[in-house]
Order: sequence, then C-alpha cells, then structure tokens
Amino acid sequence: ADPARQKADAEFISHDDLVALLETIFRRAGMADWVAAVQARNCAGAERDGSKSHGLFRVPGYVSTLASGWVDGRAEPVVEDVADAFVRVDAMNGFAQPALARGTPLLLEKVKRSGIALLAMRNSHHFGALWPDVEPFAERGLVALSFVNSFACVVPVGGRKPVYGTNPIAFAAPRAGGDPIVFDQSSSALANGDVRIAAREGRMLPEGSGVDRTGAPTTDPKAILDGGALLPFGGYKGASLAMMVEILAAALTGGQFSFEVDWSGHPGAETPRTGQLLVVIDPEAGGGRRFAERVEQLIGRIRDAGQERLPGDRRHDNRRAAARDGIPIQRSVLADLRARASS
Ligand code: NDP
Ligand code: PYC
Repeated sequence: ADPARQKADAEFISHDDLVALLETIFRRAGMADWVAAVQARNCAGAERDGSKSHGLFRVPGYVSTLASGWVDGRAEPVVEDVADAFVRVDAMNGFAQPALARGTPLLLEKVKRSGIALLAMRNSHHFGALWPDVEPFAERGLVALSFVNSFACVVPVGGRKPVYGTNPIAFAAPRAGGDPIVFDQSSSALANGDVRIAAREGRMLPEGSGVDRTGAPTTDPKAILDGGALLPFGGYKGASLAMMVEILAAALTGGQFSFEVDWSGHPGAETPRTGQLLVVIDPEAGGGRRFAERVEQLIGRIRDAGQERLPGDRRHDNRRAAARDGIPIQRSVLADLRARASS
C-alpha cells in the first residue's frame, strides 16, 4: 500500500473522538461500560501509535468474538492477594486489559513495599498490542516486563505442527531524557495480524516467515493462514523465547497453553483465551537513584554508535503527529466504524 495514497484517502480524527466512537461500538457489541472504556482506549491508542495490526483492524474480531459467546464482555475479574509480591487475577473469561486495570492498584502497593511484584493472570483474552500494558509503569518510574501467549500458529524448530502462539514480550524502562524506552515484539517472524493484513493487501512476506500445510517454507501469507504456520523469529533462539512465554504466561498463571485454545464451538471467535504475566520492579531497590540517568547514558551510546531508530521511536513520532493533526483513518474504515456505532 502506497503511504501517500493512503494519506490522501484518509480522514483525520482526534484520539478522543476515536475513543468515543469505539466505546459506542464495543458497548453495542456487548461489553460493559467500564470494559468498553478500557478496550476503546487500548484499541485507539494502538491505531494512534501506528500499531496497525492491533488497532482498528481488530474491531470486527472483537465484535464477532463477542457475538460468538466465546468471551464475556461483562466479566468481573477476581483479584487475589496471594503473597508479599504476588497478585493473581482471574479474568473470568473476560478481556485482559480490564482485568489488568483491576489488579494494578494492589500490584503497585506490593511493588512499593517489596521493590518487585508479579501479576499472574488467567482466563484472559488478549487481542491487543502489549506495549500499553507496560509503558504506563515506566511513565511512573518503574521497570515492567510482560508476556502473553496466544493461539497455536507457530511451529517449533524443525516442526510441522503449530505449538506456540505468536507470544509477544514487552519491556519498558524509564529514562532521564525522554519517553520511556519500550520494546514490544512477538517471538514469531511476524505477528499473525500482520500476516492477515499482508494476505488482504496481496503482499508476499520476507523469507523465513512461515511454512505451508505440508511444512515447506513459504512467503505466501495465504498459505500460512490456510493450514500452514509461522516460524519463530531467529530460529531456535526465538523458539526458546516462545517456549518461555508459554511457561510464564500459561503454566505459571494457571492459563491455557496456546495449543489448548479450542474455539471450534464458537464460529467467529478470534480472541485467544490464555494467560499473561506482568513483572514490575522499582529500580530504586536495585541500582540506586540514578537508574533513569544510566538508561539515558546507554541510549546515548547506542545512538552515538549509529543506531538512529530505537524501539518506540516510531510509535512516539506517530503519537506526536496524531496530537498535532489527528489520527489518519481510511475513509472506508471510518464509514464502517460509524455504521457499526449507529446500527
Ligand atoms: P515489530 O517487529 O513491528 O516491532 C517490534 C519492536 O521492535 C517494536 O518495539 C518496534 O518499535 C521495534 N522496531 C521495529 N523496527 C525497528 C527498527 N528498525 N529499529 C529498532 N527498533 C525497531 O513487532 P511485531 O510484529 O513482533 O508485533 C507487533 C505487535 O503485535 C506488538 O504490539 C505485539 O504486542 C502484538 N502482538 C500481540 C499478540 C497478542 O497475543 N496480543 C500476539 C503477537 C503480537 P516501534 O513500535 O516503535 O516500531
Ligand atoms: O497478531 O499474532 C497476533 C495476535 C495473536 C493474538 C492477538 N494478536
């Protein structure tokens, strides 16, 4: 897709207007008001920052999943205080982000007291980008790390059958001289959402993206989606990270492994019901008060060495542009959203 053409076809709307539009759609689709508010901010924030595979592209999937009865848009998460530094959250078959919002106050209390705390979530549906789950902690001066597993669509090394999900890992740390440093990446060659976008746009993928239904390497997104699978990124190294995510996000939390997700009885379901682990650390308990300056020093050295783009730079550039000009949305997409909000 040609970016200049896309811009010409776009209408610019403010972040707040997009949040309001999505809240209406999500409420009409069956989310409780407070759940719709959390999910609308998450989805609009992803679109604003240019996390396209987890922004407006996901709206039809949220709606069809709610209609299928696979997820409970009105679930009331249960937060359990299990140990000095351990919070357990049962999302009760609801979305992960509202459950995280419910567990966060206790998690922060524990981080303050213990210097570190974990939030282990199960029975949760995560259909979004992972950075919104960690970045707010770094904005408060904390370090955060999160892991989510999804649904089996990634083969292990040398394998033919998918076992792992696309299993993202996100990390955020405060820095003295700017926005927190954040990375958020799947452990597969690409996110499943990006494969679906490429299939829709008729684009081939880079070598090493996936295998077809016979296990042969392919760069055709349709072959990956039609009985094939993604490959882990970076061979066995990415595969080990995918395995670690399954262990931390599912085994440790009491959630389902990606290969256990069975939505076959719910046509239209797209949100995987799995688990998530979040680790939050107060850096003052570790290397001392100068943590944010030390991070800044490292970033300065990386830039001096020649790396112009750091993870998160693109998102924050998009965020600044959106604050100035609004968020560009294809006219056809916006028309579909408005129709959904008023139907
Ligand atoms: P990308 O490969 O697009 O990006 C991964 C990270 O690398 C980002 O932090 C990105 O920063 C950074 N980055 C990208 N290009 C460069 C570069 N040239 N130099 C330096 N840093 C760079 O992410 P993925 O495709 O793996 O994942 C996309 C999204 O999908 C993520 O938000 C992820 O959470 C989500 N996802 C969600 C799943 C779920 O179960 N809910 C499952 C799998 C993925 P920047 O953001 O600034 O571009
Ligand atoms: O894009 O891989 C993905 C994904 C899986 C679940 C939510 N997003």
